[in-house]
Amino acid sequence: YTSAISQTETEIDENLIVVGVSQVGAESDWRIAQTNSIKESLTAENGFYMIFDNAQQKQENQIKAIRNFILQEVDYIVLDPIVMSGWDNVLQNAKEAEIPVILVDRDVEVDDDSLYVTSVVTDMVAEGRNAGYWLEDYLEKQGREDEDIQIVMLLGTEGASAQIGRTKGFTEIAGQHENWKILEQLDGDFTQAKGRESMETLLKKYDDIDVVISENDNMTFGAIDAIQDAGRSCGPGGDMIMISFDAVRAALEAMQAGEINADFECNPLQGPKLAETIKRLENGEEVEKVQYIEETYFDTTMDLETLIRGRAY
Ligand code: GYE
Repeated sequence: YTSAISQTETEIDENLIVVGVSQVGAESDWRIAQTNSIKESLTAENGFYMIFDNAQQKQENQIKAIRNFILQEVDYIVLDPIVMSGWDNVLQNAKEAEIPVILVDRDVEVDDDSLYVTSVVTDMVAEGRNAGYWLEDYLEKQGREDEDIQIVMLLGTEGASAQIGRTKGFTEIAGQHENWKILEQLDGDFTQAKGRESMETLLKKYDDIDVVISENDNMTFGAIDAIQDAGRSCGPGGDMIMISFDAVRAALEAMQAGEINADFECNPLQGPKLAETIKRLENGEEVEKVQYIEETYFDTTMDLETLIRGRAY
């Protein structure tokens, strides 16, 4: 960090807005697309000087990065919080230093809402509910609405708003169906390796899984490998329904290959909105506390060929 500090003091063009970005990690395709979007938006050309920190999926690293941003006297701190809780102290420090904090992607739970000025986030509970509604509809179309449906869930990083929200949204809808049974929820930490491992465990334990709810695409890729290695299949026509979140290009390709039934988009292209938000704050404008990014979903009834061709990530 010393080099970044001396840079901030000596070399940076005074007209640039200095932004410290504390990123979760590089755990998924989605995350890489989001990092690229932020980096492409917070450029010198657009009037920014960005200091980027990758926390390798550890909250303590994020806290350290924020402390450094405060020492460096950045103009803004952008935080993509790995988990929801545990931010009160460090965000209080930022507030005392009069550095506005902007949340991106994931949300926090703090006692005092004024610890961040605004958030550019996605509605994770809505994503989870939409997955539930889609499953309702799909089972009905198949004439299976009265059958017993056994569900397993691969959960994202424990305590992340993406995990909490998607779990909450889906289980809320599942709870409205007496015949839907959630056999088990297992952590997959949003990574391909852990998704595979957890799916292997579940396959050994249960032989009648009807539905897999996987809270991101990379865990889904790992789960598909585990399912196929076990001589089983998923997707339309397979013996398990596979529902995923993110909808990155590789997942749409897996859907086209018949391995995923439905995928609930989480839009990683958050950089432009973030840059625009900072500019508005610079102009002294009032910015809404929560700014949602628009999202959709995909399933095999759609023209996947065209959608894949147009996919930016
Ligand atoms: O779904 C996952 C990533 O916070 C929405 O984090 C994000 C999630 C995304 O690792 O792929």
